[in-house]
Amino acid sequence: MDRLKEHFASKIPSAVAEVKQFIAEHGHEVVGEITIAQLYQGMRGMLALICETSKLDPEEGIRFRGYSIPELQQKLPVFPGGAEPMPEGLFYLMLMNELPTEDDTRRMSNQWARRAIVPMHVFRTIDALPTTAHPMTQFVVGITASRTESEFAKAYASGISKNEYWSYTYEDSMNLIARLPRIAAYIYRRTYCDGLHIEPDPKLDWAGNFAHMLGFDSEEFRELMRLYMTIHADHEGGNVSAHTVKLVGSALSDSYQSFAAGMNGLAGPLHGLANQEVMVWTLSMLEELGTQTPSKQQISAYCQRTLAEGKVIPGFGHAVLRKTDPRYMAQREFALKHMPEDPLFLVISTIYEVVPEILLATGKVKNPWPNVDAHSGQLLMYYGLKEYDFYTVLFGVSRSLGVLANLIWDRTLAFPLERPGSSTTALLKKKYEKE
Ligand code: HAX
Repeated sequence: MDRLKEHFASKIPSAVAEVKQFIAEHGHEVVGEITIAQLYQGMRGMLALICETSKLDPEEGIRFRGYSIPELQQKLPVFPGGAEPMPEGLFYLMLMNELPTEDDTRRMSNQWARRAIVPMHVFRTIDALPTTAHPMTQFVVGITASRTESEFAKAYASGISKNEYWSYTYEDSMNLIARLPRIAAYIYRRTYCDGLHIEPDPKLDWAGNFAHMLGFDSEEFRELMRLYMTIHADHEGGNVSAHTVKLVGSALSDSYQSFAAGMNGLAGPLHGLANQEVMVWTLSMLEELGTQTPSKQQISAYCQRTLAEGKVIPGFGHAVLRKTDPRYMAQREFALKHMPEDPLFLVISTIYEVVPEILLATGKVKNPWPNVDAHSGQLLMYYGLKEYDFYTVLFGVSRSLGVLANLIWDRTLAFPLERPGSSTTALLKKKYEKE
């Protein structure tokens, strides 16, 4: 067993005992009420899941194992010469529930580099799709094709004890995380760069190497990838991608199957695809207005038209957050540091000034503030990664860190099959209209 896995294994007995004791002592306590409206309205605010890796506060934003993004920017190790946190360190924190040292982070990098070999048939399977297939479709196909390598599936077929599930889920999750940048870069290069692929650079870290394989070799872009991969990694358990991975995993589907399912959820325009939609919306606006420097009035009129057409303004609003997303702010600060005069950044900034007031005035939008997706496209565009229908794949690579750390914990804590109850409108009416 490698040292990281050994370290994780050493945490299992006390974590399992803690949860068992907690359920035994407090299992009967009531954590909330469920209203009929919640059943019809996406279960908003319904406490229904355990997610060990992060918690989202509506006012303050995400905390990973208790640490906010600005805190992690101070506390997580950086790549030599860099300033942004390394996603390896965040994964270590989410998995082990302790801050990593530089050594721990390097060990994680090395583990992933060692596990990163993608079997040839995965590339061939992706190649069977036309390059016009959406990159998220290619990504899901690549993940699913990788499932031939599942250690969990093989072990389960050969008959293993429940106590060993975590170990094989750990192997699958580590292997999958290690391979995703290669799969994603392959999709990018076949779709937009005439299939001219770039070999990995073993000297680089996970995110830096991903940037390199995509074809972007400036140190600044690598730093952006480290930040990007860190801040998109997890957003507690109830968002569509995280919950899907957890739900599908609860059937003892392996990490590949569970993650592929989650990525189909991330590919929806109200979730991860919003980062693509923001660019579609913003660039259409600039084209239609015939200017790269629109005024507040022009943006405002364009927003009103979007709303009048019955569409959403992408990049704004959130099901849980009620303030500007700290992930938006982290990206804004990156822009202020590296490209404060970029014309598109100035447009994004003006949109930020204009949109909340307009959404508030509708009287129905609960959170008029920007979310993570309102900013990421501008940063990528600045460095030349302009193919915005690829952006959700970047999000997906990052999201693997949180959801797979969670899946390992779900199998460690022996969480059972998810199976909530459902009702029909007729039954509810019969019960509640009588009273
Ligand atoms: N533009 C226009 N209308 C919006 C809006 C926006 N940005 N955000 C919310 N609304 C509307 C809703 O569509 C809803 O309208 P109806 O009552 O007519 O159906 C109303 O305001 C109330 O919605 P809400 O309670 O404030 O928001 P929800 O929890 O239902 O939905 C969403 C949250 C994120 C889906 C929503 O804000 C939205 O559609 N935003 C735009 C898409 C987007 O940016 N998605 C990414 C979210 C972050 C994420 O997951 N990233 O991956």
